[in-house]
Amino acid sequence: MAAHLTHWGVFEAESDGQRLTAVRPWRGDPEPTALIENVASAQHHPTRIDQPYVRQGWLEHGPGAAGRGDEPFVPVSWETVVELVSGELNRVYGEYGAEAVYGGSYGWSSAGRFHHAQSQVHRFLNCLGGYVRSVHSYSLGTSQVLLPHVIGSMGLFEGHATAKSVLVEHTELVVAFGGLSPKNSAVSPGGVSRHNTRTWIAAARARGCRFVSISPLRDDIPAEAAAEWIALRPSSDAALMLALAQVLDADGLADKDFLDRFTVGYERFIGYVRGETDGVVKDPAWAERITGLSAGRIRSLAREMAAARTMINVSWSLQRAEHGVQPLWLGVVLAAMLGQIGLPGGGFGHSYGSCAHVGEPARGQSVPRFPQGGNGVSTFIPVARIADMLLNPGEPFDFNGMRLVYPDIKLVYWCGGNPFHHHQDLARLHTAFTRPQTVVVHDAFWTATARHADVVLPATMSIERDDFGSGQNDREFFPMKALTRPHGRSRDDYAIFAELAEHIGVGKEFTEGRTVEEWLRHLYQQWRAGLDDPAVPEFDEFWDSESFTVAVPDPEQVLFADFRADPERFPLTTPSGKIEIFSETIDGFGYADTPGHPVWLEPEEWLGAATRFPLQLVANQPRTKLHSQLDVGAHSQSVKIGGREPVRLHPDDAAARGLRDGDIVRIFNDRGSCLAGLVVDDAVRPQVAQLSTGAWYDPDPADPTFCRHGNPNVLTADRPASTLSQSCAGQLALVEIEPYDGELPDVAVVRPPATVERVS
Ligand code: PGD
Repeated sequence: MAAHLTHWGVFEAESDGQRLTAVRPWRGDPEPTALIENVASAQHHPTRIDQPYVRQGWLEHGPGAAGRGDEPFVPVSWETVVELVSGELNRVYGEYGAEAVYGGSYGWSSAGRFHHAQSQVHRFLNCLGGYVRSVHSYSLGTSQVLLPHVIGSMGLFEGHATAKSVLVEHTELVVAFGGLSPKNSAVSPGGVSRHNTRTWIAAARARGCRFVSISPLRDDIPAEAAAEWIALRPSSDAALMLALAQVLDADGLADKDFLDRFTVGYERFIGYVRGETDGVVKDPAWAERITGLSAGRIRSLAREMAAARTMINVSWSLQRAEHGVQPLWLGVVLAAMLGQIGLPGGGFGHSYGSCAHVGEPARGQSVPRFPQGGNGVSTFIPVARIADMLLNPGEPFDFNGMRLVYPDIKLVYWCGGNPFHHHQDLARLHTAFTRPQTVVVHDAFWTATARHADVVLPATMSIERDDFGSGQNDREFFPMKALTRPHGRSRDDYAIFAELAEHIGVGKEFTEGRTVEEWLRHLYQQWRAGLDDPAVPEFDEFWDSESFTVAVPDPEQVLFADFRADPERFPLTTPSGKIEIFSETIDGFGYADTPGHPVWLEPEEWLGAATRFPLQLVANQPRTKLHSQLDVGAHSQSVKIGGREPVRLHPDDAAARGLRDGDIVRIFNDRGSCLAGLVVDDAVRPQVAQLSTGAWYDPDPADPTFCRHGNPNVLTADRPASTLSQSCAGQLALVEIEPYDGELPDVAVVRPPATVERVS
């Protein structure tokens, strides 16, 4: 059996050369996940792309032909498709220049450092002169913009968070805004070898640590935590946090020494909390009206936090929402008021329940990467502004203190991502995708994005190619030998780009004359030489091993311990060198939706707003797959109801609508609607509906606003979380749910699209 790394874990497999015949979790993993079952079952699924295809209208009428997303595909040979794509790239680069090509190509693709799809496409486009890129992520777009202003870097919380083993040893109280979801911390970009969420939580609990989970979903924290569930109204965390701050201040529990020495701007913030600036005291009675929680419990929680070694944890999901800046910033401010930042087990985390690598101690060495080269284009967009960019070329917009202009994109090149899964308001994206002249997509599967392309190039899965890989902060660096032959006539992204580059005349620049095997050896040897560590094996020894265990210099790392010990010698990289409770920089931007210190701002779509849509949809990460990956796999399919994604609703809300467990329901708002299968569950707060992301978008051919399968992004708004970040706010939306009484439409996306033979 050979080990293989995925973003969701390591498995061992046997193969007959074409398919995996046996799969079991890697024996080193204490908490393996069932997501590994999706791989073998999806590999040869009918939705696997078996060869190159071109959209009929584009092939017959050329670039810009109408019908994208609605037309059949024509199977073509590799020779033909290489001719077509290289000719089209030459035309667009020649006529419009590199600034007309969008290569942001956001997406998680697969584990494996060399075949990392974004690195591949970026290197290729850089060889042609560059491309318009995207910055930041759908995961963390708010944090990546806000936290440099407040604490200096987002990366600190990802790479240098206080180790989970330290929490086990020292933390007395974990206050988890957004919970500590084991389904989220089962994955990590690049892979995870040893899952440990339940293990560390159980160990902390056994030592006496208490957990409080503040979330609309009870199961956002594992049972091992035996947590108190505080089921607030979604989107109201900022109000709760302000009231906690008010109690700490009023009761004299704020650590003045810490605030004086390590922060700036506290007085301006606390003036707002006291009501000095707007006449509203942000006390528990005020927060009770917003959050739906009792003022008494808010008051006692603040006191408990001050009396214990407390870790305040804010999940990534909270910032993936309108005004997501506010609870994130307030989490830091509360931790500063408690004065425990830099102490073992205390302070702020972001987030131990959002990704497997958070709380794993930093590695002494990074692992090799495929170099991307230099981009000749400086124009960029915040990643979640893709539809705005395509719809509004030449229009200005604000972002993080800058005034930027949307470029005029003629060609979109996507490799390793699924915007028709990950973006909000998919019907709007469908319209936006009519604008470019050409869309090229590489994927292994007929995702909705592949179906919105003009040219579809079939990529291999990671089990079908040689690679190596390791997740961020993961201890193990794995050789990843191909387990099977490629499906059909699919090729590695590298092979596709190498041939296109050769055809265009930049083959040498792209490949540097190396095969995949030569690249793996070269990158490894270069990395090893840079380390100068005799413990690191030679390439051949590494390639024949199961994995190499990377050194960890400080297994008991405590975030900000240096800063706390000596703030003059180890200042933060903020303008003041301290934690910025008030940011002159942000204040200077003058954005009405992001003032200079955190505040409570009412979102457009929350349960406090009076609308025709009385349910708050929580569109969170799925439990049975990673994002939309391998949605046709056995584990993902095992929870579908009548082929639709499950939506959970509280028993009272189901009864009020005459709905029963297992019903097919229609979820709708003014942007769109989708079908889903109902699960009645009191783990969901009343007035909340939970529908995870990831069901492949399956629009009615006559109506892109209606998804027959259950993708929540037909319902979410394409509205930035803030002017500051311009990031994704897809986590929450207002909806209504009703029984679906019509004839049930087929879920067509689980079959390949229609194809036609070439006319001439
Ligand atoms: P994936 O499903 O991982 O989603 O969005 P993302 O686009 O990353 O897409 C990866 C694609 O790459 C898959 O189609 C897969 O088949 C393909 N692929 C895998 N390996 C390879 C390869 O080697 N080569 C090629 N060419 N293709 C490959 C995820 C995004 O969704 C993220 S990160 C977040 S956090 C957001 N979360 C939410 C949310 O909470 N709520 C809503 N409503 N929306 C969200 N969208 C975002």
